[in-house]
This record gives sequence, C-alpha cells and structure tokens, in this order.
Amino acid sequence: MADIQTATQAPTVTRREDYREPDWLVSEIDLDFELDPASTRVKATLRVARNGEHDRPLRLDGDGLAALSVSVDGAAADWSMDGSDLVIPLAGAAHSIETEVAIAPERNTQLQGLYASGGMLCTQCEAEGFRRITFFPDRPDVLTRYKVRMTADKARFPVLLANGDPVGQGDLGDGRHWAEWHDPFPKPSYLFALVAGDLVANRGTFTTMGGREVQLGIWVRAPDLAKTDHALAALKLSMAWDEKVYGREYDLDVFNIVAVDDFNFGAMENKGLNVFNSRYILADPDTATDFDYDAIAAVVAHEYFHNWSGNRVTCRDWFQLSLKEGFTVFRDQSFSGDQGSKAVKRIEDVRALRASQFPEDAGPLAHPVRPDAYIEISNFYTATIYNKGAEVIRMMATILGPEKFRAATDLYFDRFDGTAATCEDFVRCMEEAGGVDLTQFRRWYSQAGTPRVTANLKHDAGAQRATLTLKQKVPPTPGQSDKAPMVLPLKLRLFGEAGAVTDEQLVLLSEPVAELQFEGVAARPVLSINRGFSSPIIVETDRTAADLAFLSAHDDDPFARYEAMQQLMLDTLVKAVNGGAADHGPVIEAVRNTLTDAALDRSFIAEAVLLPSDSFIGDQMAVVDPEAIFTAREALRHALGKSLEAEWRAAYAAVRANRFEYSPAGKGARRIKNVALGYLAASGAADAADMAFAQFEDADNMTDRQGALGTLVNGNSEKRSAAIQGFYQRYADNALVLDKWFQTQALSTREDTAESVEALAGHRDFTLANPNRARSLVGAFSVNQRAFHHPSGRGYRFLADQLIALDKLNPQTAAKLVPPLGRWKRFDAERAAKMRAELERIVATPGLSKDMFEQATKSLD
Ligand code: B3K
Ligand code: ZN
Repeated sequence: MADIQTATQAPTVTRREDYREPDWLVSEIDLDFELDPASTRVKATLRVARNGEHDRPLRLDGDGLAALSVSVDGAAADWSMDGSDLVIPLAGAAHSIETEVAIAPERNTQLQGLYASGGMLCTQCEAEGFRRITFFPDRPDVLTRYKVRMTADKARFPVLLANGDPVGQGDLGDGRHWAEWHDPFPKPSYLFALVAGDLVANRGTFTTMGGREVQLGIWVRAPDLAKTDHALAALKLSMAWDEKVYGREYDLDVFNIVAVDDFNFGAMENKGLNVFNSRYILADPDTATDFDYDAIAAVVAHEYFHNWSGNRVTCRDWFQLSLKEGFTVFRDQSFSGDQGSKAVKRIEDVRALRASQFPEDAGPLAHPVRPDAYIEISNFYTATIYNKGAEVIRMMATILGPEKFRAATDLYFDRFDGTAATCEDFVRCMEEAGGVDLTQFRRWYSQAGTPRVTANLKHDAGAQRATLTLKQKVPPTPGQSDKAPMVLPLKLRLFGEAGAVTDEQLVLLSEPVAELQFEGVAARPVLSINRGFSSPIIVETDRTAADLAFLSAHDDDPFARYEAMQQLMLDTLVKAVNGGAADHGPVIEAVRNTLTDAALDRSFIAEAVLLPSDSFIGDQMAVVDPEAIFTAREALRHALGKSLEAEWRAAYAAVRANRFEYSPAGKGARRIKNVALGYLAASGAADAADMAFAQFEDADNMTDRQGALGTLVNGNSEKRSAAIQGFYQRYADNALVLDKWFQTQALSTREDTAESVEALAGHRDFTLANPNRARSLVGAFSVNQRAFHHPSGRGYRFLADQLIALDKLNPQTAAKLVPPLGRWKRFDAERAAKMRAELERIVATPGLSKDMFEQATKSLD
C-alpha cells in the first residue's frame, strides 16, 4: 500500500515550483463497475492524447491497485509497474487504453476511494482517492468527460447514482440491475463520484434564472427521510443566492446529495452528486442544535457554490487549493450572513478563525495560503487554506468595493470557465476589473504567520489634533524567518463622549510604520480599529479599560462593539493569570450594559457576554498555564454570575417558555437562555442545577437539551449523572446525537475529565472506525485545554495511543488530530517534554502513514 511506510524511509516531497503540464491528456473515460462490497471490478477505457512534443510514456497513478489486464487500442500491451504507477510506452499521438482492476470496498477503512458505509457503497476522491479506484493521471489539471456504468445486486443496491445526468437503466434478470450516467462537463478525477445503496430521496425542483428545471434529491436511508427538509430548503436558497449575488446558474438537469455516516470530513462537491457526512444533512428539532441547523445550511451552500468556484473553474495543482476553498468559504460565509444577522455571523467566523487558524499560523505547522511543498496533500486541508484563504478574498472584496468585486469575479468565471486555474489568475482578475495594483497584497498568499499591528493614539488638545501611529510586524514561521510588510486594509473611526468624531475610513497599511493625523478633534478620542475585522490580524492598542467599556456600549459597528468587550475581558483575565489583582468591575458593568440593552438582538448579546475561551487566553501568554487560566476564568464567571444574578434570571425568564422555531429570533432566545443558565450555575445559585435539569427534561429541542446537559456535566450536582444517563438512554440509537454525548463529556471543565474520557474510550459505543465518533471524543478532548494538559501527562498519552491506533485504520482522520500535541513550545518545560515524548513515540511507530509522519515530524521541530 503506497500510503504506508516506515518513518526511516525518506518521504517524497512535492514542490510547487516543480509543476509541469501533464504529459498526456485524457479527453474521455468510460468506467464500468461490477459493484460488490467484497470485490468490485472496475474496467476503464481512457482516450489519451500526447500533450506537446515528447517521448515520455503514459504514466497512470495507482494506489493499492493490481492490473488484471491492460490493453492499448484493443491489443495486449507492453506495460510495467513503477512503484504503484502503471507505465505504458506509447508510439502515437492518441490511443485508447483499457485497464481492469478489482478492489475491496468493504475493507477500505481509509474512507478514500470506493468504500462501504452503513450498507451502501460510496466514493471519496479528493484529493488523490481516484487512484484507489482505477489507474489514471490523478491530478486536477487533467479534465475528462466521464461515462459511468454500474451493475449491482438490485435488492441490496436499488439506487445507483453517479455524476451528471442519468441516461439509461435496466434489469439483467438475474437479480442484478444496471444504470448509466454521463457527465457532459469535463472534470478532474477528484470530482468523480458514485453511490449505490438502498436509499430514498426527498425530492424538489429549482427553476434557474435561464428557465432550466433542475431535479433535486437529498438521498438518505428511509428512516432518515423526515430529517432532510432543512437541507433541501438550504439547497434551494443557495441556488437562488448564487444567481442573485454572483450571477451563477446551475448547469445540469439533476443535482443530488447523498448522506453517509462514515466520512472523513464535512462533505464533497462532486459534480452533480455531492456526498455529505450525514451530520451536515440530517436535522430535526429533537436531534439537531441551532448550531447544527446553521452548519447544515452553510455546508450545503458551500458544496453547491463549488459547482462554479471549484468545478467549472478548478485548480491547476493542489498548491492552488485555496483558489477554490478560500473563495468558496468566503461565498458561504456571505450567504449565511444574508440569512440572518451579518454581525453575529462575522463574530462566529472570527471566533473560529482565532480558535483554529491563529494557533496554526503560530505553530510548527504554519504554512502560507498557497503552500510551497507538501508530503501528503490531505494534511493541507487546513484552517489556513480555508479560513485565512477566505479572509484574503474578503480583503480584496473590501479593497475593490462590491461593484468592482462582482465585475472581477465575473471576469474570473468567464475567463477560466472549463479550465484549471491558479491563485495568481484570480488575483489578476481582481487587479484588471478592480483597477488596482495588488503586487504587494500577493504576500498574503506567500507569507505565513498572523501579522501584528500596534496602534497608538495621541491627542494634542491645544492643536485639536489626534495622531495615530500604526506599526506592523509579521512573525517568523517555519522556513520563513524574514517577513516583508503586508497590505492591511484597516477600517477605523474615532469616537468622543458624544459619538463618532470622524467618518469610518479604510486605511491600507502597507509600510512597517505609518502615521495618520486627524484635525479638529477637541477632546481625547477613542479609537475603533479593524472594524468588521477588516484584516485577519492581531491588533494591540493602548486603549484603557474605560475606553473599551465605552466602545462596547457605543461603537456603531457591532463587530467592534463585540471586540471591545472581548478585549476588556481578555485584558482583565490575562492580568489575573499573571498574578495581578483582578478588578472585575469594568467587565461586570460592560456586561450589564450589553445584557440590558433592549435595542440589541439576543444572539448578539449572547455572543458579546461570553468570556474568551481558555485556549484563546492561553494564546495571549508567553507560557500557557492551564490551571491558572481556568481559575482566573472561573473566578470572573462566578463574579459575573453573582453580580448580575438578577439580570441573568430576567434574561432566562423572558425566553424560558418559548416553543421551538428555527428563526433568527428563536435562535437568539435559545442562545441567551443557555448563556444565562451557564452564568447562573457559575454564580453558585442553589437552584441552578434544578433549573438546568428542568430545562434538560422539558426541552422541545436539542439546543436547550444539550445546553442544559453541558451545564450539568460541568458541575457537581446530584443531577449530573441522571442527565448523562437520561441523555444516553433517550438517544442510544442515534449515532449523531451519541456523538454529542461523548463530546459534551470530553469538553467538561471538571478536574476529572481526563479520567472520564479514558473510560469513555472503552464504552461499547465508542469506535475509532467512525470519524465523527473519533472526533467527538478524541478531538474534543484534545482542545479542552484544562483536561488535555493535565499535569500528569495522561492527556498526551491518551491522544498518542488513540492516534497510533487510528492511523492504522484511517491515516487522514488521524493526522488531522495531531496539532494539539504540536503546541508543546507554548507550555512549561515539564509539559513540553511530555508532549514531545508522545510525538516521538508516534514517529517511532512502525508502519506509520505518510500523513501521520508529516504531521508528527513537523510538530517536533
Ligand atoms: N473539497 C472537500 C474537501 C476534501 C478534503 C479532502 N481531504 C470539501 C469542501 O471543502 O468542500
Ligand atoms: Zn470546499
């Protein structure tokens, strides 16, 4: 198996600068599948053409494949294997190549290629899974027309789906049946998909702006059909939104989505046949939280939007991954913002960026948005490629403004339709249609690391002048010690006692230092900067607690209001952790103001009054002290809970009796309810556990039930185990909800969490074979700062044990869980040594995958 190697073998590094056009192109492929979980036969006929003048043989990628037969133009061929590649010398300019292989989907635990999940057969090819199905030039710049024929047992697999349009089907009379699908759009192999199973569809139609009626289907197992309305509705909204906002129309007569239980990530944008992790399709109020509902809509939109940003225009090579992913995340974020509160969506996205991308950019796995080298491309589906990539697109949209940005995306889609493009192609369209020079801006694609800006505001009362000094610095990252200044779009505005004293302005900071003057400013102003989080950077200012409290109440940019509150909380907590006297007063007053501001919507309030996470506090410190952070944060939570007890009770009571409704108002009510409950529990109120248990029992939706469970799981009341048991019994047969059960316990802030997680790993419902389950326990635990960094090192040992076991089954999912161990430099010497020891143990494991090898060795540097 090509994926497996020992750590002593030097793994092959692929470099961006080595890109060469393909030697051979494939205009068409006919695929014939005899589907069977134990042994599937795959016959492939490729029409290949020599690309340019050369005498190199045809080289087809394979992974774990053995050729049963190979012929060229119908005759037995001269061929050989070079490692896992099939090499065929060819004399002419064009040939027809036929190969046959047999594969075993039911033994495919990597979930890459053709595999079995919950009784069905399905595929996952991005990035390099197609080579596990058949021999092919498995690279995104080879665009091919696909015809697919599938034959399968009719009783087990009554539904046979593939990309494109269905063109025929029939019975073979021996219990088997067949179906044929043709995709008229040439596509790279990573977008190939098929699904065979006993499935039913929630069907709908969408009429495009050009008048094409598209048949929509959300395919699931029969018992799940009732949980698919939300996904179908989200799909229709996405199709309409992409027409309206980007002028993009759907291009086939059918669009199918299939939900599968075993899936390495969220979903996959295969042309006309998206395959989804069932957690991003299935929803009803009893089993899905508001967070799940929102995520389903966002992922459905994301995969649908890929039809243009990814499929019609694809990537030349995998170094360009952010071309489709960064852009598509930006598109799905805008879509979600348009469905409800833009401000709350922005806050959520920034919170996610800070939780996952900032630490990545500050650690051993930091890489540019357009990386220069990889060992295993699966390791580069990162927060940097996706979320920082989206921020880079957002900054260009900010610089261009909405009209020019739309003209630029029109130009991009028009110019590169049907081709495999680069990030450079995209930026050039922005420059041409925007009439701007983005030469220096391009550093966002090549330099890793989160830029830091310091902003100091001086006021000269006599001259009625304010002077703002801005300084930027990009920190060194692995392989990039010296950084050049970036272009940072900064939205800023000055406020005085009576309100704004300047208009909002957009400053493009491109020098290491810049000075800005504001005339006619009589009184000392307060600075509102990086409004809307206009640049994905860290800003340090000399604003006082009073300045921040003022902005948290009076800034007209809701994001800046939220940010001021977060900064105030963060400053207070960092001071406390560093041993300073904790003055909780300003935070308490600021939270009181926000909580009781009747003009604010509840979702916003709930976000704004939440304390920064343990790990975000840790990110601000030279050496992370998990216990001190936990203690300081709990003390502030307690103080907030106690001082504002009446306000929390009032906020809770105002929404307690609400019935479930999936609407912005309904979501806001549940959000504030659960935040208030958490603070009441933190206050030590004697009735808090009873309130939580009553909410747990009476809830008519999962947001309230899981919220109450979380509060109880974090506490010590006697209701705790009743809630844990009750939840388990109620949902024992629902895998997605059981994931929540594992996850809530793994995220517990209690001291004994490491111990209980170890016990849960032995629970009969725990398995590493299902990626959602593995992530819900192992993944959740490893981001629980207090529990994972238990001074004994048991958390590190537990993670390494799980990773070593998971790597044997599913290297891709295992490798994704390595980063928490790679943060050792941020901790004290004892913890760092223990973390390193576990990484070394992983690296020394015989038969390690290259996925794991790359992540673990880089994490040791
Ligand atoms: N393009 C896929 C991700 C594939 C991950 C492969 N390791 C889903 C998405 O980003 O839309
Ligand atoms: Zn994507």
